[in-house]
Amino acid sequence: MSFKPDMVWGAATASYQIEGGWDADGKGPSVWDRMARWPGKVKFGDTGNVSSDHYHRYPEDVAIMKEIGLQAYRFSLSWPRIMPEGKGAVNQAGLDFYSRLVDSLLETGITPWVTLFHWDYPLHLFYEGGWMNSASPQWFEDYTEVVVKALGDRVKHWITHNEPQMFIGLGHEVGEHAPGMKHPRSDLARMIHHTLLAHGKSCRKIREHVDGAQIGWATANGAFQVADPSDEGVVAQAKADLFDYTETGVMAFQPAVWNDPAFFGKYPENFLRLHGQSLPKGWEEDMAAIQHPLDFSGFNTYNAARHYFRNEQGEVAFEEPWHFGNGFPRTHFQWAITPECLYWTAVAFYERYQAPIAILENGLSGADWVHTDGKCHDYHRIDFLTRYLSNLRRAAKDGVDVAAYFQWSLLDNFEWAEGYNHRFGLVHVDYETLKRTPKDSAYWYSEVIKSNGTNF
Ligand code: GCO
Repeated sequence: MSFKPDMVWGAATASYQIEGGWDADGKGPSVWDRMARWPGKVKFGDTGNVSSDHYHRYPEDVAIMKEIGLQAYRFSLSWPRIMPEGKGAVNQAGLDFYSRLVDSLLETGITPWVTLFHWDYPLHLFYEGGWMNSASPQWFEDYTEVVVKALGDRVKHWITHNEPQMFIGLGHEVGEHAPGMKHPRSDLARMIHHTLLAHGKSCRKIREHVDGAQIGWATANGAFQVADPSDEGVVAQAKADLFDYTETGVMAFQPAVWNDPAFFGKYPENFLRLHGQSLPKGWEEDMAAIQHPLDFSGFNTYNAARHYFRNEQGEVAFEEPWHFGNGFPRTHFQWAITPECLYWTAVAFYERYQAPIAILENGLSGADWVHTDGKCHDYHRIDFLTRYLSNLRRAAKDGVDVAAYFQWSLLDNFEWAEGYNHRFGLVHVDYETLKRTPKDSAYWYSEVIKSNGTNF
């Protein structure tokens, strides 16, 4: 028993990271367009103005997907491309772009998985207070309605938010991502609530308009790994910590703050005790609207946030792999390579939320280049994926319902505050000429798909 026969193999991207065409055909500005012009905020002053130019080159990109043999393609919609001010007027040219993309995917036999929001928030709505505004859930619901009415006849797989932990945590708490704010915790609690309510309302709109919809969302999940998997006490503590709320660290990063309300309609007790008074008035009545049965539990996993072990005193303890020294293997991003986190994340999330697991992002940042033979040899990525996917396969063997795996990313792209400094793609992009070169890992991934994950 390995991956189930109808396991879905895909690759993922996000609008601002690949599209370019930042002001093409009536698109409005997003908070990332603003961030990219803010001196010192993005490495090397890079912007997403052109990026991989997918907006103009999508036919070539779909042809590459076909060559790789992708079964599904996860991409996001740029909200201000569709609604330039985030609400009100609709930009038909923007909708048409996505409609053409969906058609060409379907003609090619690739299933579209659409993310409604992957961080390029309409700038006009930010000026109206963004996620602080109590109207923000309604804005997202209205945007969802415009989209599902246009694409819902052909798109069945929907993802509401991508990593709310990050766009609230990095965007509004740490300030490193757009819109670059640093709010106090009382504001963050309010924004978390509005973001959750937007998710719930959006889910209902999708159900209303899309026959046979499959709905989920993509939370960030670093999860954990353990030194000795047979030590049940350590494993139990690691799981309990994952789903608890503590005041340490970045408030919005904590998985249970997001997933417990979405799946159970309840905030973690510690969160309520500490921040209940900061939630918007009448929040209790929103909880039923926030909870919605999701068809899959989607998350993005790159590395373990914690490594658990038993210390010399016999107590359960953890270290953050971020601080591992002594030449511990790392990606170009300096993220520790901790493949077992994929196993433990899948196990822990499946146990708690009981929904089929969809890994919506997993991949490696490299410093890849095209070699003298004209090919891009990225053996490090093949090795990385072999290790991570072996752990996912082990989770499937142990009874976790693993429904889908999406490799991040299809193309090299704009890596947010890091600009073009990291290459995550299965396909190399030369940012001068925009030439695409599938990397060795793309050919390897083809074999993974063909063999349903039995070739390694
Ligand atoms: C995220 C985003 C992606 C990133 C990727 C690599 O997880 O931060 O969803 O847009 O590019 O994860 O950092």
